Amino acid sequence: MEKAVARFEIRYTQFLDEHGKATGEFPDHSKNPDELVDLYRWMVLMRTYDAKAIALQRTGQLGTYAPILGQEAIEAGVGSTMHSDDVFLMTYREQGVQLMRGVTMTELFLYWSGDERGSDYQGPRRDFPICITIAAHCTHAAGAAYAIKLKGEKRAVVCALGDGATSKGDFYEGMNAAGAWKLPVIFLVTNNQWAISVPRSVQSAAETLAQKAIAAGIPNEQVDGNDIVAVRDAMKRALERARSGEGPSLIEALSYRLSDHTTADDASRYRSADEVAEAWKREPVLRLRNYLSAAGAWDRAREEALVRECNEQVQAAVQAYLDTPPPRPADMFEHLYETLPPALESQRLEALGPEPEPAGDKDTAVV
Ligand SMILES: Cc1ncc(C[n+]2csc(CCOP(=O)(O)OP(=O)(O)O)c2C)c(N)n1
Repeated sequence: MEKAVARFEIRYTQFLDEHGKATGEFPDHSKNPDELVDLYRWMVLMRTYDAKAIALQRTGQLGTYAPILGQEAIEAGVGSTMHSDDVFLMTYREQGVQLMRGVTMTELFLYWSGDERGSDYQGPRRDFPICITIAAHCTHAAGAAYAIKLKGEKRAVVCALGDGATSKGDFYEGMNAAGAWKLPVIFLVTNNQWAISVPRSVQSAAETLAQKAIAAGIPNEQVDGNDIVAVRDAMKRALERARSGEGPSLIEALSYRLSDHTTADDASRYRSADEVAEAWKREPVLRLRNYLSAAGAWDRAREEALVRECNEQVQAAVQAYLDTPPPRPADMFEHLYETLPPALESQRLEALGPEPEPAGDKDTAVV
């Protein structure tokens, strides 16, 4: 005897097409265009911040930076649906979500200048710091969600990662624990088609990344990640599931990394200008603006005022960053080990001398 013992299908959702036209009826949370205006404002602020960060790096005023260009709808969708007491674990390309959760642009600039005070943000105290180690935070996310479950709290954990990160063992381990223990965690996979120079097509033989959740027993779906309404809809449902004790979810949000991987990369060496030009036609910010304009909720005057406001806000953050006194040299030895290993202890002695450096020696400019 032979029979099928499991079947699955992957659902894909889009509400707003690439021209900014509704593909059908919007869900209740997005029916009023005025409510989408606030999200549009966030997306423009993210883009302004991102462009300034690159300009700072190019002029030697910031370290290596990872642009978020093209992923604004995912970031605004995640940032606007999480509650402040939820926990967010991120990689380096979720700075828009961080901004919406209360991390300041000045703190982000500090982070990207190599200053650890940029990770000690004053806003969402329970969010984790940026995780550069690909997928390592998936197991941390499962752990944080387990703690929330043990305490019986109605909070959720969101773990954001990229398409390349879904090839790592930590991702599968985190998902397996989350599925087995029904943990309140959402794995939000931003599929921006490229893991540095490795295209999605050679990263995995799986037809979708969403289906990777099936082996872990986790509900999953795919959304158009350049459609803010689709991202919000999937996030709201997944967050509700997590908070009400129904367990984890995985969302694969399809998007495209419009910029270089980082400012240390040159994407034109491995992908064609035609591919990037095609991707620009689907980008999320213009798409939402087209929708809002057609709905009468946005116009040129409001756009010009917003651009001015965003530039002023970003410029003020840049100034605050440039005015921040540098960290103490001792700081680089203080945050990793309780007791320094001998090799680092000798480096500390060499850099600082036998006595710990007194606090307050901060009179040199950052740049
Ligand atoms: C464990 C580990 N291996 C390798 C790297 C080097 N690395 C940095 S980014 C990256 C690609 C990540 O691609 P993806 O997960 O798709 O995220 P994206 O950069 O596209 O946002 C790699 C391999 C790393 N940071 N950590």
